[in-house]
Amino acid sequence: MSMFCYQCQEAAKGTGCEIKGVCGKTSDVANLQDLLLFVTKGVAWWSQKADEAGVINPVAEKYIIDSMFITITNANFDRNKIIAQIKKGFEVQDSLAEKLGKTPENTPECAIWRTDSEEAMEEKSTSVGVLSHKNEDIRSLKELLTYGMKGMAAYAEHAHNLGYHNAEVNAFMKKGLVATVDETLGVDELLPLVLECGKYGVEVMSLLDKANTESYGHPEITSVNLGVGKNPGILVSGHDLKDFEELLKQTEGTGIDIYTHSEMLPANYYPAFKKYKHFIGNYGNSWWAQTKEFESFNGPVLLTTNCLVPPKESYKDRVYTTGAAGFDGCTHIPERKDDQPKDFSVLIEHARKCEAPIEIETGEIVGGFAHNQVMALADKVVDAVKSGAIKKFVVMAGCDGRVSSRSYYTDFAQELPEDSVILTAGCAKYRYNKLQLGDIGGIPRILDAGQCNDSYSLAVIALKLKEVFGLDDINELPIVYNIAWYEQKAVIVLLALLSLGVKNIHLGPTLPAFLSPNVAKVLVEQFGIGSISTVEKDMAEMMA
Ligand code: FSO
Ligand code: SF4
Repeated sequence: MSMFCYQCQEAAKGTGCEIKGVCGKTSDVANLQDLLLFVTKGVAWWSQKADEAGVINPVAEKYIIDSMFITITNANFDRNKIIAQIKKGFEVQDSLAEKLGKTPENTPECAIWRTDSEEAMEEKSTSVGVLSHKNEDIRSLKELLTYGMKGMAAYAEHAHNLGYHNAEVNAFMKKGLVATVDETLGVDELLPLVLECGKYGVEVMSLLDKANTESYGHPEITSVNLGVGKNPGILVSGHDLKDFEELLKQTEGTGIDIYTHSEMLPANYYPAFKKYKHFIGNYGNSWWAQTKEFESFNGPVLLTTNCLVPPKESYKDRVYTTGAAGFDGCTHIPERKDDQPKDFSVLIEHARKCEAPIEIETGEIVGGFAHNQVMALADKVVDAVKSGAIKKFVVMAGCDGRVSSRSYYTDFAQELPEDSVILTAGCAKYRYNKLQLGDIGGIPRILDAGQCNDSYSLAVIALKLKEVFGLDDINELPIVYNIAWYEQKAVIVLLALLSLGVKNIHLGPTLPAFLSPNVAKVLVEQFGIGSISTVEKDMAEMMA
């Protein structure tokens, strides 16, 4: 075994990647990511001590968010970037230690271990990963907590980029990270921490919702163009709306068009972006289709976050990364400095030399059903439920993945009775968002709230409907949950839903490899979490 990672749904053999990641992560990068997490835990430990001593340390908090995001599935494959971030972690730790004076006796190893040598880093990296927790249930809970916090960090980072922060979320991340190196904690202490993680998951998604909507307006019903124009284009993927806005501004009047890919599709729904005439629409499908679609796009592609698939040589020179994303040999657009926007001029120059995209689809898809828009239709929705025209809402949010068994979600959407409505968010929607499912009295049968973080919108909609119908329990609503997961943002979305009291969530296409049988049992007993089986069986159960 040259590495061990089981953080995503595509973990090899359903247990874990041991030689190379199915995602394309090499063993040295996987191990160095483990070491980065180890050093980040040390930063969290020092930062907590600084908080106790009243020493303000925003640099440490930002470092924690950045580092956690870098280790998320399909974000960063760049060995040199990870090594640089590890070294930066030593500096952050040292500066906090210096401010605090003496190193306490009980300081954990992650807060004192140092080296300048890459060989020493590589050696250490093989002993600080997932398998360093020997007890299977402790390991499972600590990793579940860690993955929830990785998702939390991603959403905190997007909010941060728009100038929004939540001190309690940052404090929880430190507490959670420090807990993962506390050998005295058992199942009884770790389980409540995992559930608390869900509570802060709701907080961080609410923060990001506020950041996005106050910056760019509330998403509204939008027909998104799937075709292409005649100009060269830049394709934007990932989740960061600030990057998207800055690129739109810098390309205005240049004769270069802008398109969204995968999780950037919901940018089409925001009023602030609609005024840009050169913002043409969405090109392509889910993240994993990029190996074909980046090829036919012809122009440069900007990855603002995951999901990045290791690029083929044929288009690698057109792939640019920024923020947490990174890949050896791809140009990385540096961070903002002194409140100045990022400089995307290199992409713009590159686009000028490219052909226009090859058209792969035509027509339109409709989206923009975040909480504000759905609530604007509340009377219509409530009437449809009361009259029996809508019998069930089916939450099919989450993420998409490569495995062929995910055709289950296409089949499930297709087989749903005509009096049901799908509520979706995240890239999971690409399994069915181009099906012609029609509408119910003018309400489309697929309501797309936006990105995976906009699953928060679905929770807000559920809570508001509960209020409108005068129910005591969110589980009394005619809503069922059939959620697809892939990476760690889906973990925080799941924990957030649990913390809101949602029960009986079906999770697929497989349950996480990082749930030990005992931890899975607790989730089944306390929250009714279940896996998926066949479309027929699940349909019968969920529609009952
Ligand atoms: Fe998808 Fe990737 Fe948004 Fe994830 S593009 S899989 S859960 O990064 O974040 O839904
Ligand atoms: Fe394997 Fe997923 Fe980890 Fe990649 S992120 S190494 S595919 S478990």
